[in-house]
Formats: sequence, structure tokens, C-alpha cells
Amino acid sequence: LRWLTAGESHGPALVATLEGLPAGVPVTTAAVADALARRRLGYGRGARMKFEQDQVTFLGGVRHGESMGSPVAIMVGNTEWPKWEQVMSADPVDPEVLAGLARNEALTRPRPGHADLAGMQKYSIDEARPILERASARETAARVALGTVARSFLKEVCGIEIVSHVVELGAAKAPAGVLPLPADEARLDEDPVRCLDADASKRMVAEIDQAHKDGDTLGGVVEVLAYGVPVGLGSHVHWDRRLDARLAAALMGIQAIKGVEVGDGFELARVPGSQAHDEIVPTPDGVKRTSGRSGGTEGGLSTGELLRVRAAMKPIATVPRALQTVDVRTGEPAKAHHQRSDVCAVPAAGIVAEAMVALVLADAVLEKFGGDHVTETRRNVQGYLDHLIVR
Ligand code: EPS
Repeated sequence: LRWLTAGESHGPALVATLEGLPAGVPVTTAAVADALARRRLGYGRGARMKFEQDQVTFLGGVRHGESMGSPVAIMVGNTEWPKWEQVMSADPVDPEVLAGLARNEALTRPRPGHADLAGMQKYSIDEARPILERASARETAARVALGTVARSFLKEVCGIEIVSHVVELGAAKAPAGVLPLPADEARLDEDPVRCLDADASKRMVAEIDQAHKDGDTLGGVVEVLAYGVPVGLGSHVHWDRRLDARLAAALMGIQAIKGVEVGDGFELARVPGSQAHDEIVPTPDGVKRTSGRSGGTEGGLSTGELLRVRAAMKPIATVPRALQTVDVRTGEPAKAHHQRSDVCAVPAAGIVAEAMVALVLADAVLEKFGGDHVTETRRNVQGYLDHLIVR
């Protein structure tokens, strides 16, 4: 499975393509639009989330609600585009027209924590606009669109279901060990911060209110669970085939993510071996584990137990109480650019993390089971599970 996204934050649209998806995967514009709407939820988002819409158009790969096996191409239109038509025009624009546009002013005060400064240096551009337009987390809308397709594939061929929740936000933490089920999704989406615990949710909202008052921003931790993952995705035989490594890379590739844990992650480093692993026991339903510390991967292979990964998001780098920087035009100290920003986007990051996990799992499923139509993939999965050598 190969996939790419293109498009800028204030461009006409984002586009996403997915190549290698079998035929017969149920996909509709409405399903993608619903997923994109979930990404816009969450207490603490900025003004743009209120006035902008995501407009979904399939450009290829899907007919009458099913994939055809050809590359899937999805366009997510930015309704903000009319305001940016000149500033972000692909074709040259009359300099006099541009000079009259406040929006087109050169961004010469790079924001710490964003790609602005290093991007300007790397790409030899003396203002941040061409860098921040693509570095923006707006791009995650394209990933969520593709993730919707990947999720549908996973459900269709192995019954895999993915759910995420917010486990930490600023200093507020959800109680440990409370794991949502796929059926909890609607309840989670109704919660302002996508936290399962009502009391923790209230404390998280209070954290956001306080940060807002202080002109500050907040990060947090999201956890993604995948139910129904079969044993044997990924492999122990080579580092870049390890499922945990692929999940970590995919999650780390989300804007503002600074840490990833698989299962109990860093906590496992703090306990002795006798308390760090999941013991194996025989049951009438086959061999099972007595706990889920590993997060459902051992030696880079899925174990068939619940897959559980976590991603830590740093606070949004566009801080209202602007941070210290340098004006690259003058070389003098300055305050970083700030127009508007989210106080917190952790709930949205959970939706993006679900999409990334879905894309990695879909890739791993296809690698192991192949198939050009979902019925073929499903048959291959079933044949493998029916003949597992140890059960
Ligand atoms: C983003 C900054 C904000 C967010 C944007 C991501 O945009 P703006 O700078 O125009 O206010 O609203 O997120 C989205 C548009 C989105 O759809 O998630 C950033 O710098 O990453």
C-alpha cells in the first residue's frame, strides 16, 4: 500500500492518493466527511475550525460506494480558499495587487517550535509562508480521509476496529487502565476532550480554559486501540518490518508529536522483568495473555492481543503570548508571528492517530495476506487463522 498527500494549509485543496487497495472496499463521500467532522471536534480549537468546512470529492478509485482496485484519489477542499486566492496562487500575480494585501506580508519572524526557521534555512527562502503552509497540521485532514478508507478495509477483511481517547491533557490525567471499546466511539466524540472519564474530562477542560486565559497552549497524550488484529502482522526478522517500529514512525510523523509508546512503553523500563511481560496461559479459546503490557506486539510481530499505542503531542507552537525570535530581515530580536491559534488540538490528534494506525495496519495486512478483492484477502486471512500451528 502506498499513499501520498499534497496541498497547502491555505491552498485550494488537499489531495490524497492511496495505491494498492483491493477492490470491494466500501467507501462513501459521507463516511469520509463524517471522519473529517470528527477531526474538527475538541474543546480548545481555534476560530478557523468554526468557519471553515472540509469539502470531500472522490477523484478516482471508487465507484458506486466501492473501491475498484485502482488508485483512490480524494480531494478535501478548503472553503477558506477565496481569501487566499492571490496569496497562494500557483500562477504569478501582479506585484501591485500582492503589495496591497496584508495577508501577503512577508513572515520574517519565525515561530519557535514550528518548521519556520529551519525550513527557511533548508529551502533558501527568506520568509516563512512557503514553509508553514505545508508544515501546518491542516494536512492531517488528508490523512484522516485516507484513514477512513484503510479502516473500512480492515473491518471488511479481519473485523479490526480502531478507537482512540485522550489520556492526558496538560496536567490532567485520565485514570490508568480504562480502555474504551469501539462501541464507545460516539460517547467519546460527544465529550469535549474525547476522554472516557467524566471527572478527568472536566479537569482537562479547566486546563484548557486556564491556558486560554494565560495566552498559552497545551499538549497531551492520546491512546489508540486496535481490536481484532490477527497474530503475525509485521516481523521480527528485520528492523524495518517490525510492526511496532512502523507504528511509531507513523505516529511520530504527525505534526507536533514528540513521543510514542507501545503498550506500557516507558513505564516498562521502571519495573523488573517479572512485572513487565504478559504471561501465556491456555484457555478454551486458545492461548491467551494474562495482561496487555506489551501493547499487542512482541519482537515486532502482532500477538493477536489488543494493540495499544500512545502518542505525546507538545503544546501548539503558535503561542498567543508570543515567544522570542529574530526578525530575519533585520537580524534584531523580535516577537514571533501570531495571528490566531488553537489552545489545544489533542482531541483532534487522536483522530489523526487512528488514521495513521489504520494505514499502517492496512499495509501490514496486505503485505501478509495480499488479495485484489476484499473477498480474496478475507479468504486468505481465514485460511491462515484456521491453520495456525499453535492455538
Ligand atoms: C495550524 C494552524 C491553524 C489551524 C490549522 C493548523 O490554522 P491557521 O493558521 O489558518 O489559523 O486551524 O488546522 C486546520 C486548518 C485544520 O483543518 O486542522 C497549524 O499551524 O498547524
